[in-house]
Amino acid sequence: MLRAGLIGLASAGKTTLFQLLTRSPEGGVRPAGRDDATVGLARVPDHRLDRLTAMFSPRKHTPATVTFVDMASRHGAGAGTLVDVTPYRTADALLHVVRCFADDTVPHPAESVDPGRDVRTMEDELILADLGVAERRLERIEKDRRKGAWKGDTAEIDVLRRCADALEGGIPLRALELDPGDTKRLRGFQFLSAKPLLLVLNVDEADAAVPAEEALRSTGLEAFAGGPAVRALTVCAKIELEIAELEPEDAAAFLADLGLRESGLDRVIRAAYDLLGYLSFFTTGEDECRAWSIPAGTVAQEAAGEIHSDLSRGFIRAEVVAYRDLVARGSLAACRKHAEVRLEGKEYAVRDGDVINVRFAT
Ligand SMILES: Nc1nc2c(ncn2[C@@H]2O[C@H](COP(=O)(O)OP(=O)(O)OP(=O)(O)O)[C@@H](O)[C@H]2O)c(=O)[nH]1
Ligand SMILES: [Mg+2]
Repeated sequence: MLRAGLIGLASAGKTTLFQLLTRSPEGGVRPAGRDDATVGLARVPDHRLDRLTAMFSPRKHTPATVTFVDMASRHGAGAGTLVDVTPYRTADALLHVVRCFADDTVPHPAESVDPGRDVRTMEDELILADLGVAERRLERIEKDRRKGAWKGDTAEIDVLRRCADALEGGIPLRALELDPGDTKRLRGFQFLSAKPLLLVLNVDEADAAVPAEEALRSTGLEAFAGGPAVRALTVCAKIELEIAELEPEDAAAFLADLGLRESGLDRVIRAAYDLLGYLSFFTTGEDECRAWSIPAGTVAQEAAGEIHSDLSRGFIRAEVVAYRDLVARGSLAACRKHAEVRLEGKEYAVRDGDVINVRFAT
């Protein structure tokens, strides 16, 4: 399941956005032993699941979910930045909420609205945290080597040096081009600046529908437009949260008034999926219709493991039909008749919209 951490300076609107995203009954759980970070689930809106639910009339239907982690930033003098980076280490992506809105009643930790400066402040914080991790590891290796106690792979040293050099130069690790081996070598370090980044520009109500590229340009952040592993979008978190509390028809009308066709939740989730290359597949049945999200390239056996570890362990074959074919034919039986239900093996790369039935033996 996709897990994203909300970062940003104090009062940038992280908690407001978090509330907008996680307005589900399950939302807002505090993880055990950590009273400063809040974890919540967002339901991934997907009209295809609604359509499948209408077709199968299951007892329940379950959307895919994304986990968001929110934490307060430091307030007070010289502050604004993250209290603790630990809750973000396990995230798949970071959502950086950037204050762009003007509001005298909401103090800014640096006393002025300057998105370009704030983004750099946060980037530097991620870079510094990662540099500390890389340097400590290199020192440790060096020490062990001198004692003759190091039996590792010199490729690890090489890639860590490369990282440390980039970080010292102020370059986030997401900008490095790494081969798969190096990517794997670095995985365990959970580098923050290596994580895909979604810049959420929290704008004034009047700018709610301004395209992200334009907002990036007008805030001096054009360097981020189209950068590696970076996406941006604009949202007016406060007004969208108010709208999200309305009845759906009213909400749609208010969104349209702002010039928006989709809710903030829809836009954020779509941007996050796009950034991470996630896709959704479905399982159907009388009992439950359910959407699952996985990174693109996930093979059938791994996808089965998302559903249950037994399905992965005892995987025999996956029966797969494309959502589009299923909807066009109206039933699985009709798809079978037209040979549109395929039998795929373990290594089949699951596609967006696949409706899957895993055959397995325990
Ligand atoms: N005008 C305006 N105010 C906003 C917007 N988004 C958030 N706010 C307000 O800004 C204040 C701070 O928002 P929060 O969501 O609490 O900010 P935060 O990033 O969680 O702050 P910390 O947790 O303290 O780091 C609140 O009073 C919000 O109502 C916005 O888009 N426009
Ligand atoms: Mg907060």
